[in-house]
Amino acid sequence: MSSNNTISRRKIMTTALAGGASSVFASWAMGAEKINLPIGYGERELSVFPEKKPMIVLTSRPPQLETPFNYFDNKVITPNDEFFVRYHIAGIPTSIDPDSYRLKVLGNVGKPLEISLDDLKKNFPSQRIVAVNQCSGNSRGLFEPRVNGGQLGNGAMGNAAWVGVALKDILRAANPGAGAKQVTFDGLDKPVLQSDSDFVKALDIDHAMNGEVMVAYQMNGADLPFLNGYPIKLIVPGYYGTYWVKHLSEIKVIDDVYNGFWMNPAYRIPDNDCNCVEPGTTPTKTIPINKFTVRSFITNLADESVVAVGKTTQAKGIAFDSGSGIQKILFSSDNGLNWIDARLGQDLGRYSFREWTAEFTPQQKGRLELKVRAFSNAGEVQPMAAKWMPAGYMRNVVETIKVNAV
Ligand SMILES: Nc1nc2c(c(=O)[nH]1)N[C@H]1C(S)=C(S)[C@@H](COP(=O)(O)O)O[C@H]1N2
Ligand SMILES: [Mo]
Repeated sequence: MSSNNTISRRKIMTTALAGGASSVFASWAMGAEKINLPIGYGERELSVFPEKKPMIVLTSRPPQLETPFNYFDNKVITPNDEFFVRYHIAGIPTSIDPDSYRLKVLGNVGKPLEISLDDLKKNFPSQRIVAVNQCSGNSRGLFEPRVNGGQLGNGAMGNAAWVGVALKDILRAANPGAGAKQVTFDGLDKPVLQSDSDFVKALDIDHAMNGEVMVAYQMNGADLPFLNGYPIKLIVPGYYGTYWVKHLSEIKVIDDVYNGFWMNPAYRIPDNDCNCVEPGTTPTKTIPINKFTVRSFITNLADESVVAVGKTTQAKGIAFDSGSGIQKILFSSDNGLNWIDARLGQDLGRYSFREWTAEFTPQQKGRLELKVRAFSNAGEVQPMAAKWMPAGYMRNVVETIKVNAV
């Protein structure tokens, strides 16, 4: 990307976020477009943030933006300007100079490093992967009973082609010492309150060295959008977005298990087979959240969509899992009584969204309940009933869309 573009992005961020914020707030004042999430109090306004199409705003400082679900229709790659945004602490960077940017590698290493963006792009082999990033709290608003936290619909996920450098190549260059147990990752964002904790995440050293975890500098053929972690972010294929540290600035090799706030107590799940508890109870033992479950969605039809009696209609959607790949998709147009095999679309890699299509012909007027159920190559199946945990992570259930046949 030309330096012109880089400069204009920096300016966009300065005026819109740090400065008068005029473009950010203009659409609110003007009575922006609204959509309805399928949850109580689900009416949401769409607003425009830098480099983004109108998005659902959960918070504005720091920005937490959900992708309106209709954006997922007809595409298997989520465009950069439609990709969701999630931050935890309000001290996010508003201006980044790519020339002076450095990625530090330190801790228990033989050779501490300070890598410039040029260095990263020129002196390390590059690799590409198509992978889904999904927030742990995606679909939290659909929990029953309801839970605290961002009341997200299904739009805190996206699928992109990432280009960057294998973390193992960066770590090898720094030469981790014997006794290395975990690696921590910190970005440029900082807490604004003393009582808040810096956003730092950790992976086990073996995971960090597996060749798939990478530091990406490109998303769908362009620089990362500022709000998605410009200029570099950690990509942890198959793992929840909480590990995908944005504006990555420091990698540290440590000899113990990191227990900072964002690893413990935050982002923990019940340590049992279902990663769930009885609604209303709290887990006795927890582990850090880790891999995605298998999920699937209908993207071309929504609740209240109208379909024609006697006419063959196509249902389309997407599915993904934590990296074993999608084995099959079953589709039902009669509320789960009968199921047919959907056709799978092009395989863009085992961490990518997989498209599917299925046909159905409404036989009579009235309401039709459409369902889609994904099976992974690892033998995982989407549950018919949702599980529950107090943090509202890992929401997963066979989705139902209610359309009207006329
Ligand atoms: N620096 C930084 N990186 C971060 C976060 C954050 O708060 N700060 N949030 C994480 C969480 S919980 C998610 S879901 C993803 C979201 O990535 P995105 O904003 O690019 O969609 O970023 C992750 N990386
Ligand atoms: Mo997240």
